[in-house]
Amino acid sequence: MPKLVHAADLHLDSPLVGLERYEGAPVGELRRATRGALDRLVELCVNEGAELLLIAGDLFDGNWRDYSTGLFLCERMARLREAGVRVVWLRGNHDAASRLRKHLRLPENVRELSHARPESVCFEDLNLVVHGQGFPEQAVLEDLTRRYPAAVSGAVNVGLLHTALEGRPGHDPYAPCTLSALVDRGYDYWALGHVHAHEIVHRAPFVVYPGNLQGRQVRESGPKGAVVVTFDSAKVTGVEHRALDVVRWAKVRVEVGDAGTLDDVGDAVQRALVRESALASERLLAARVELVGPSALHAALRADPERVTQTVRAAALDVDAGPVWIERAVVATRAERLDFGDGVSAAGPLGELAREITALKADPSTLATFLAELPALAELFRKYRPAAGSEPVAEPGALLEDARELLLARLAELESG
Ligand SMILES: [Mn+2]
Repeated sequence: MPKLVHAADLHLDSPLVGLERYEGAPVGELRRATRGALDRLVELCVNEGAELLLIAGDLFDGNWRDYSTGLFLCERMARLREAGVRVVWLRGNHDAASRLRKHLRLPENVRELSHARPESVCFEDLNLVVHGQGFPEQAVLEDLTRRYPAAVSGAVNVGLLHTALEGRPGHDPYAPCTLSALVDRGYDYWALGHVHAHEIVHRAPFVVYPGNLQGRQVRESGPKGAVVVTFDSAKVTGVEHRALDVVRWAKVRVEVGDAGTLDDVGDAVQRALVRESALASERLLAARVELVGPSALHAALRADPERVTQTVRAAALDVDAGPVWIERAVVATRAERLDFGDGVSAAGPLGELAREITALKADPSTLATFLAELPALAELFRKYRPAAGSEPVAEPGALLEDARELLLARLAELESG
């Protein structure tokens, strides 16, 4: 069965500004990663015997710093030509026509769709048509699909589009359109770009984001790559995501509740990194480590971030599954929960508060007068924290428990510095 490969958001030669800030960052390796991932994409197309490679925008990160970016692409596209792979691409917000001032002619197997109007390319040998329009300028705020042509009946129809759909968190709302409009268009496959996380938004017909080809920061963590689409002369028969990244970004949360010493924390971090590194299968793992959970070490960890960072780095050196670079170590622990009994017998404000709350629990009428004040408080709360205003009001007992936990934990934190 014939195959096509759908990729987007390659951001080739993305400069990754700000990496120098990080001590010991493998800057060269990180900067070369977008090229390495393109190499793996080409390899995938050749090995799978793909007929077609579709690139749904943001092939380039912006205007090229020099011509080496364009030459690198020309060379890889020529390799695809030798393997008989045809390429269709269009521009997104990053490589919009108005932003890219340098230009090189790409090999003849590569076809760019117009950024002035929707265009269709028919591959008669495959009985497949690709429709699409690129971005003339960065901020396209109209729905480009309104002018996309009707489906060609009897053929497999693919829509190529750079879009945020109805809006995706963390992504500019460019070329907005509704999912139902795409579904109703009568195409078999919508090859989308712009959103950097892989997502099969809809099946029958398929509406798919492949995600970006290579993560560039910790927000873009997990496997990154492209989608292999199989089709016959009438329909799309399968969709499969393939990891093609050469550097794997990861947020690694490490529970340190059981750790009694900083060495124990190092052990827990080492174990977590061994697991994560195995998932990255020999790629460079770029990890942000977050220490989480209630911990007896909370105050100590917070007091000496430098020691925490070096402890985490030392743990990363002890991982032999693959290379690990620690982007950052974050202390997100909290103080351990206090035993209520201890609170009551404690001296100072902690004990006083605990005793007050115990007394309140045993005195329903006083509690009732407090609760009578709650609607007014809730109103104030809504005024200053509108987003939280819709939270359901718990029953009095649970409310009192929450208040006790919160206040005692805060006080204990203050007392322990
Ligand atoms: Mn984009």
